[in-house]
Formats: sequence, C-alpha cells, structure tokens
Amino acid sequence: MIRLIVSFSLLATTALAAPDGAMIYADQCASCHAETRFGGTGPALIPESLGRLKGDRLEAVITDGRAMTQMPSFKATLSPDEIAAVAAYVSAPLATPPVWTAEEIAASRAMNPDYVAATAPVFTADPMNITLVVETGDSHISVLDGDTFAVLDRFETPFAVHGGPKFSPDGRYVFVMSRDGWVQKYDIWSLHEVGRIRAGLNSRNIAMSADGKWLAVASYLPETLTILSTDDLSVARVMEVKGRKGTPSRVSAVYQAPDRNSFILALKDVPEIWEVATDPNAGPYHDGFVHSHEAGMEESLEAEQGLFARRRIDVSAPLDDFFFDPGYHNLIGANRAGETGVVVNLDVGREIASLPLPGMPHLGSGISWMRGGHRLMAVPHLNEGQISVIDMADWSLVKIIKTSGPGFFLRSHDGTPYIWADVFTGPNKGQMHIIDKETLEVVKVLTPEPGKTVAHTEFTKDGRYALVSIWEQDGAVIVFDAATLEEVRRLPMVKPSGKYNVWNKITFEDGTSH
Ligand code: DHE
Repeated sequence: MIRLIVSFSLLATTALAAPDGAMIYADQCASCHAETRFGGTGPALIPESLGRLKGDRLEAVITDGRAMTQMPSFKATLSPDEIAAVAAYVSAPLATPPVWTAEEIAASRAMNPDYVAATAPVFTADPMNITLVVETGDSHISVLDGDTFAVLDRFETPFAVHGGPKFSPDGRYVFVMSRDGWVQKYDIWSLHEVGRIRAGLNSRNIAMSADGKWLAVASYLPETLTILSTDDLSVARVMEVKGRKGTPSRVSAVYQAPDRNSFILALKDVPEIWEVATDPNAGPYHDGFVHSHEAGMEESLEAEQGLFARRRIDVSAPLDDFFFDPGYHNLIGANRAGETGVVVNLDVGREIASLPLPGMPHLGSGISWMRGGHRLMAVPHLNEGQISVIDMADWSLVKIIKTSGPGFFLRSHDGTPYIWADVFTGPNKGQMHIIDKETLEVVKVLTPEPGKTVAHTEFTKDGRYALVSIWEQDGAVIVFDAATLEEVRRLPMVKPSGKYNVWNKITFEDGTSH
C-alpha cells in the first residue's frame, strides 16, 4: 500500500512538473544561440539583448518563428507551456555575469578568405555618391548607385544592425555594428566583406577616428569601450569604463570628434563624459579635476597623454544622446528625465548652459544650418509631436514646430531649403513633414503609403533627391525629387531603416546626423 502511494505521488509530480526552460533551451535553442546564450548563428538570448522582446512578444517569436530568417516556428515541437518556460529562461539573467575579454574578442575575429582588394571600384558609378540602405527585415545592406538607384550589391549583415555605419575618411570602406556587438568591415570598391569581429556582447554604436585608423565600439555589456584597428579589425585596446569612484558604467554611445582628434563617450551610469584621444601626440589630458583649497582636501591631478589618453569631464548627472556644434567645442546632452538639454563646453570641461527640451529630445538626430547669420539646430522629440529649434549662439529656444506625432529622425542637406521630419509612432506614422528652413513652417505633409511607417530620410550627394524608408517587412525606399517633392522611384526593400550616403557622411554634411 505504502509503495502504491509513493508511486502515485511520483507520477503526479511528474505529470504536474512545470516544463524545464533550461533543458528545452539546451535541446532546441543552444545549437544556434550557443550554450552560453551569447549567440551563435542566432542572436544572443540574454535579458540585456532582448530589449523590447519580452513576455507575449517573445513567446510569439518562438511560436511562429521569424519570417526571412533562420528562426523556425516551434509551434509543432513545443507546447505553449514549454514555450513559456523557455521564454522565461532566456529572459532571466545569467547565473554568472557574462565575461567578454580582449582575448575572446580577438578569438571571434573572422577575416573573409575570399576577399581580394580591388585596385579600383569594380563599378562605374560615382563612389562618392553610393548610398547604403540597411534592411533590418532580413539583415542585409543594399549598395545603391546614387545616380541611377541601381542596386550594385546586397550583402548579409549580422542580426539587428543599429546606428549609422561609419565610413573610412576616403569613403572606400564601411563598418557596420549589430546590437550583439559584431562589427563588420565591407569594401565598397570591391563589393565584398573584408571580415568581422565581436567587440562586445551588447553594443550601442561605433565611431571612426579622424585619421581613419581606429574604430571605437561602445558597449553596455561588458561595460567597455573597445578600440579596433580599422586596417585588420585587430583589438587595439579594451578600456574598462568605471567612474571616478570605481563604479562601472555602461557606455550609451561613442561619438567621433574629428576637429578634436578624439572620441567622446556618453556614460549611462556615472556623471562623467569621457574624451579619448586618437592622436598619438595628444595630451596631457587632465583626468582628476577635484581640487579644493581647504587643508587636506586637495587631490592630485592625474594626467594621461598619447594615443587613447582618457580625460574625464564631470557633469551634474549622467547625460545621454549628444549633439555637437561645428568645431566640436560644445555638446548638448539630454538629462535622464528627458526634460532638459545641458550644454557642456569641451574646451573648458564643464556645463555652461541648460535649455528646456521637454518630451524626450532625440539630440542624436539633431541637424543644424545657417539662417540670417545664425546657426540654428533642430531636434525631434520621442514623446511629443514637436521639433525644437535652438539658436546655437546663445542656446535660446527659437521656435517649437508642431507636428502630427512624435518623430525619430530629422534630415536636411545644404542643397535643399527643407527639413524632412518623420512621425515614428502613433496614428500618423505614415506622415513626413517638410519644413522650410527659413520660415520654420511646415510647408507640406507627404503620406506616400497611408498606414505604413514612413521614416528616415537621406539625400543624394548633391541634395537633389531625398530617399525615404517605408519601414515595413514588405517595404520600399521611395526616391523623391527634393525640390518638387514628387515621387520619382520606388525600390522594394525588406524593412529598410537607415540610409547613408558616402559623401554626406564623410564630409559631415550639416543636414545629417554624425
Ligand atoms: Fe537608435 C542611431 C540610441 C532605438 C534606429 N540610436 C542611434 C544612435 C544612438 C541611438 C546613440 C547614434 C549612433 C550612431 O549612429 O553612431 N536608439 C538609441 C536608443 O537609446 C534607443 C531609443 C533605444 C535602444 O533600444 O537602443 C534607440 N534606434 C532605436 C530603434 O528602435 C530604431 C528606430 C530601430 C532599430 O534599428 O533599433 C533605431 N538608431 C536607429 C538608426 C540610427 C540610430 C537607423 C542611425 C540614424 C542615422 O541617420 O545616423
């Protein structure tokens, strides 16, 4: 009898036992996403990398798979409970904090054995007017001839490319980064990938040094700035990012400051901005700046010099999302509450002004231009249907331009009188506002594909045409005549996001984000 009861209770326990997410992961997922969950042929499955893919949305991806990728549907293999268990497992933090050292970065480097560097462009198109279209829907980049809009090549990228690709100063090579920290080097002249390396586990963006020798990779995980040699993607330096008091900090973004021969880092977790020299003759960069005349309170002034010397600039609270003035003397950063812009003068190394920018300003998408002898800058807001226009001489607010919803990207070009401003969220996400740079009035609202997200504009080298994304899986890039605002071409693309013209990028055209 006792034996019977024991057997029955064992049976009941087995029948009622919740599915084991870890075991399902090892069985079904690890071959593509790696035992470590750091990613393999599939992306990393750790909370830091999942972003907005949580709960029901994550379970839906496991259930249905992802169209046009290698992610299959598990509907027929796993029950809803098993899918929920594995989703919960990948959403939980790793038992031990992930490690990604310089050695592991170096070991991930894979150069393309088929790559042969061409001695001249293998196409007849103007190499300065090439435009890249990032197609996030199936992880590819299309290489467009900026005059004929013919697709010269379409190459595969790592999953989830984010931020602007960065071009070498001569426009020949481009570097692309994915949220999983992969950096890919592509030779535009040869239309071939050169190689790739994984610089971080969860990365934010990349920046190119003014001399084209170094590429910096900002990461959340680990909390590092990785500096690669652009030549062969080898690791030049991995800087652990820790505040003055030793607190580790994620790097929100790294920016290239060509006029200063440096990288500027936005730090997420400590009230500091870092400047890292890309000039071997730099310095001394004063690091510690705490000094008081009270007895015993004086602290020594540390100094670094030479290549990759680091300077700390103290700010009152962590700042994100930077916009720079021409010459890179000042930056504007957004405070965490998303209500204020803070101006930091990089020459003197301190905050000099603040301005009201309520509604989550997206300073990284800011642009600037000259109007009546004044340099103005315009910034969209992620939470408000408005664009703030600021006079960069005295940081005063010139105007708030109302739009039909919150926007993400702003673009213009020296060769056009207009700013193109999208609406990224809400019922009007299909609208593109055309704003006159002189009157600051919305002169037209384009709705090329009602109901579909229409976002991100890039211009051709001469500013004659504006390329806009229909940001959908069965999307397109629409080419508009930038003067008449008429559609002239429609190129089918798979969820196209950002577009990047070689000339506009390497000349730091005013109308483009850098
Ligand atoms: Fe981006 C650029 C940060 C969400 C598409 N985004 C940038 C840059 C930063 C940034 C710091 C500038 C880097 C550069 O180009 O060197 N982005 C952030 C965020 O903090 C935010 C709000 C949240 C996050 O998850 O990271 C965010 N970004 C998004 C998206 O959801 C977008 C729309 C879709 C996607 O692909 O993830 C998106 N971000 C982009 C694009 C650029 C970008 C296309 C480059 C714009 C350009 O013209 O240069």
